[in-house]
Amino acid sequence: MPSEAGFDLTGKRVWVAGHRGMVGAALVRRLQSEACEIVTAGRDDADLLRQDQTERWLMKNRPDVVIVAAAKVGGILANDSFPADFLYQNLMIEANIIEASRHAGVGKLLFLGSSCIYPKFAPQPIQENSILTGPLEPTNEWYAIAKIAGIKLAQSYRKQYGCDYISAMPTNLYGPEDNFDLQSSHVMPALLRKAHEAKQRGDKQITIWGTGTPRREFLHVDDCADGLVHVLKHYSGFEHVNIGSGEDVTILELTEAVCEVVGFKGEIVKDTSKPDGTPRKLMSADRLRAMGWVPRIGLKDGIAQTYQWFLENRG
Ligand code: GFB
Repeated sequence: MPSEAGFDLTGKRVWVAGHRGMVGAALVRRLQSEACEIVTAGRDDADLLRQDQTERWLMKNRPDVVIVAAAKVGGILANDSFPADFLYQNLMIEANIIEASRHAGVGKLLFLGSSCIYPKFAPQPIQENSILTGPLEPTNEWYAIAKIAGIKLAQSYRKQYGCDYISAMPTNLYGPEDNFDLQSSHVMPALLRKAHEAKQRGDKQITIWGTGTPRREFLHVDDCADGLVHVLKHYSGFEHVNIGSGEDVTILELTEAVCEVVGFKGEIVKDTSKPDGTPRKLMSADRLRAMGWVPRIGLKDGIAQTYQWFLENRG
């Protein structure tokens, strides 16, 4: 059962592992309004795939709190094309950080997973206890297995060593600092870029992958960071916590919303040779809501804000 922890961040040294990624960068922005000291490690300081380097960095820097936002991430095609990278790198990063954190006496650790840890056909909205109740979605089972292992690591260190290590499972995220590469990105940045470039070229259509019927739940990364800090401060328990918006849309509906924001008025064509992935993964937001947290950024506003960021930084 979840418990109210009341963990105080005041004066704590907080290491955001993976601060250059979309989630890590949002966490750094969010933690700036807390009275804590944020510490980060560049790739030259510590290669998190290397156990010795990770341990050396942690023993030297001795954070009080660790947030594991470092991960090998990507969209459906990247996950399906590079299974070894997604499984190996994520296993190594999380195992290295969690074990070294124990040695360095880290008091609190928050491990980040993903909604793809749940079975492909889990009952919706997906409760936290659906984990390991059925087969995974094949396109991302490698990433999912690594993230499930990360949850189990946090649980096992709590059980065996009494460490206050917890896990949170964010839904599909989007926002500033996202990856806009069309081969490796998630759907939101891909659609923003496709619609933007099609409008610029005066194209009559854009092509989306799959049938457009899968449903996905989207959360702006700044809301995610806020939810994660809330969990860090208010939760201590064995089970992980879902971080979502509580609402989902079809990929076609998302495409229409993106096209409206971008101002692209052409046709939407479906490339059904590309995979759909899991048909739906709407997570239950009940546990997080019971802790008093709600998201603030609606989907339409979030898309517009992300498009603005794209124009200023990648356009
Ligand atoms: O965001 P996405 O790549 O990942 O794709 P998943 C979501 C849906 O959008 C799929 C469709 O049904 C895609 O086929 N889609 C349509 C597109 N057009 C596009 C496009 O141009 N690019 C992309 N990327 N998708 C990932 C997992 O699954 O979600 C990860 O592979 C992780 O492990 C992440 O869990 C959050 O939602 O299918």
